[in-house]
Amino acid sequence: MPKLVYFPSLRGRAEVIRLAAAEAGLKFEEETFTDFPALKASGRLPFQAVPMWEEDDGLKLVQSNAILQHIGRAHGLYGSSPREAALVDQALWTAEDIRNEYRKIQTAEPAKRADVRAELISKHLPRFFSGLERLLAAAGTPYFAGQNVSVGDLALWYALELGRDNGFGALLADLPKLNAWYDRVAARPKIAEYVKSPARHPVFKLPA
Ligand SMILES: N[C@@H](CCC(=O)N[C@@H](CS)C(=O)NCC(=O)O)C(=O)O
Repeated sequence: MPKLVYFPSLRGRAEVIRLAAAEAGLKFEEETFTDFPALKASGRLPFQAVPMWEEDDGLKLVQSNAILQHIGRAHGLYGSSPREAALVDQALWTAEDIRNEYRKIQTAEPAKRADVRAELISKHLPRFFSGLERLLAAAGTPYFAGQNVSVGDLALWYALELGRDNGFGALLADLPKLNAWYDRVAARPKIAEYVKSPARHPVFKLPA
């Protein structure tokens, strides 16, 4: 069984991997640690960072997006043509950009956090969210890379869920295609089952 090495009780960068595994029906075990410095010192992590994904054939993979892409390719969640795969990548990198916007709140000095949050609300997040609305409208497809859900949808879905959980939900209010897409992903049976599972780790709250 594959193994996901990550912090205990944290959604973090592992969460999209958990969502992809859920959608793929892929069983895996979680290895958590209590002593991160010791894990880093062990030399097991190429870049002293997690998540890491290990498979029985000896594959050891770091970089959350590489892990996600690997699961996507292996389980039919990566589009059905090079063109669709490119759209999956576009979605993945947009999710990364959105996460980087949230991260600005984490990395800001505490006294500047309110200003950073205000600028995200007035400027940066609307740019991404309205852009996603336009992409869906132009494509006319149920998902960002065509007729079928992909790891790109799952990464974006988690980025938006994180936004809703952290007080940015109002920015999505007037974006009907994006809202419908969000609900479509959430209603996928395996995603819905995972999301309501008691095993899911708690919501991640950005610092106020
Ligand atoms: N680009 C990497 C970033 C990995 C990363 O920075 N992971 C964090 C935890 S989410 C980490 O392990 N940081 C090292 C540390 O906290 O010392 C990825 O997407 O996997």
